Amino acid sequence: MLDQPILLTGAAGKIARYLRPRLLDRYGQLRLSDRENPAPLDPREEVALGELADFDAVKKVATGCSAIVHMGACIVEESWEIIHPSNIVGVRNVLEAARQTGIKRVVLASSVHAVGYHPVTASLDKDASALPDSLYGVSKVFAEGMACLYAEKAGMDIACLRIGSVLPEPTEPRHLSTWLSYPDSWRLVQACLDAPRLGYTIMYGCSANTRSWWDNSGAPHVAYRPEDNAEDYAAEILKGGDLRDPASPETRFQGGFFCAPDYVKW
Ligand code: 15L
Repeated sequence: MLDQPILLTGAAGKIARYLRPRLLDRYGQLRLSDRENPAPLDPREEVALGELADFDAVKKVATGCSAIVHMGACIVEESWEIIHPSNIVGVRNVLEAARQTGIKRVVLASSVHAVGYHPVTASLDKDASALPDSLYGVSKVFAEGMACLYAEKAGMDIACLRIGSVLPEPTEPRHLSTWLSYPDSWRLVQACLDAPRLGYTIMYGCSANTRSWWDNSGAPHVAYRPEDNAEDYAAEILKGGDLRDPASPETRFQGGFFCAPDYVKW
């Protein structure tokens, strides 16, 4: 249990809703932020509605918190006019508010789409180069760059989670590599909050998938032990064969349909 609440941004989102009761049970209190009302609330949750692009509002909601789990963002491709305030200005505001209010630890949602143009034949570790597949992916590269800056210059502990596909269960061939079960998403966030020291840490957000493309061995200081495996669903998913066009960008690259030529909002 912590004396001060953890701030959870994007609290109305699907991952945050799964995390909330678990964070409460483990750490005691939460402060929630979102632009949408994240009701229903637990008595141990307090809420502040607002925009991530409003620095004063973000600083106000961060004040007095012990750590931040930053899930608030656009989570698909959007126009620059939408990505910029929520994912670019927003992540800067969260990290700068943390620095100004003395919050040392931030766990932030990055995405596979920061590295989406790596081929599916590649195995990626923490040092994989940025190859964003969308404006959304570019915003996550920016988030990781800012996390590095704040960790190195301000001495903060920041984990960037390159989250794959969070779903109740995998439903298509790509998910056999990218699936992150909800229980494993909690194990991952908890491991990052509990790690003695993060510095600047990159973690891939995937379950223990037999066909995973991602390697977290570069972060031995984070005791993330996923328990689910998309392979349990492989026979069902592949029963009619893998019908994807092997030559299409959606099949060749790790970002999947984000890599389609027309999946961009210039
Ligand atoms: C993401 O980052 C998205 O937020 C999510 O909607 C999925 O598309 C996921 O990646 C994925 O690549 O499956």
